[in-house]
Amino acid sequence: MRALLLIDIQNDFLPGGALAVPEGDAIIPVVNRLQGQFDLVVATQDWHPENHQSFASSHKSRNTFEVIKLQSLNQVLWPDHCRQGSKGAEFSDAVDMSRVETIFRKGMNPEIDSYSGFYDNGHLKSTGLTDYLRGKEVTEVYVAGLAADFCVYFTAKDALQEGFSVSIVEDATRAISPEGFEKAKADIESKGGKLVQSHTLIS
Ligand code: VGL
Ligand code: ZN
Repeated sequence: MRALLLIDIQNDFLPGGALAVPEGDAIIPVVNRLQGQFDLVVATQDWHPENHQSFASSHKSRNTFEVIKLQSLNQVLWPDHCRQGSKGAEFSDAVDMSRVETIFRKGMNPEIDSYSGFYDNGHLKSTGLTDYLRGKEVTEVYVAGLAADFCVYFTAKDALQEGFSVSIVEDATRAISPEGFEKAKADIESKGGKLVQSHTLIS
């Protein structure tokens, strides 16, 4: 079985949002076209409580995009984004959610960030996504969404580690930093993952 993972296609990551990814909205028609090609479609939703430690605003005299140590991990300090219940945390109205079977939320623990749909950044707690996919006999995972160099990358990396065959759909993602995505792609390919274009998937 083949699953499409739609990562964090939320208003805050789209133009006008608190942590807008350049051209993030360009992926929406692509993900909408793609969904029909998959046995299963699952979404993730970044879902932070107030005072999440990944927010620059949670730290005294720190600027956004500064990097600090949090639980001995490097942590980029983000603008406040995807606050639970906010408009910014909602999926874009333009994304077709009709085939999305389940939504895995992440980033609820205020003490640690959670880029991947599978685990927090310290790999301390699982979201249950691996078991969910295995329960549906998924062996191949395709990753799309935002942002390419953070949540898409970390999700793809964990999916590889969990033993799935993994592809990132390159034209169905956009990065915060293009250089960051170049490094991420090289790392995914070195671990056996693939980068594919959506037209190769649409029959
Ligand atoms: C993300 C930064 C902070 C993402 C989430 O979805 O890529 N990036 N939280
Ligand atoms: Zn976040």
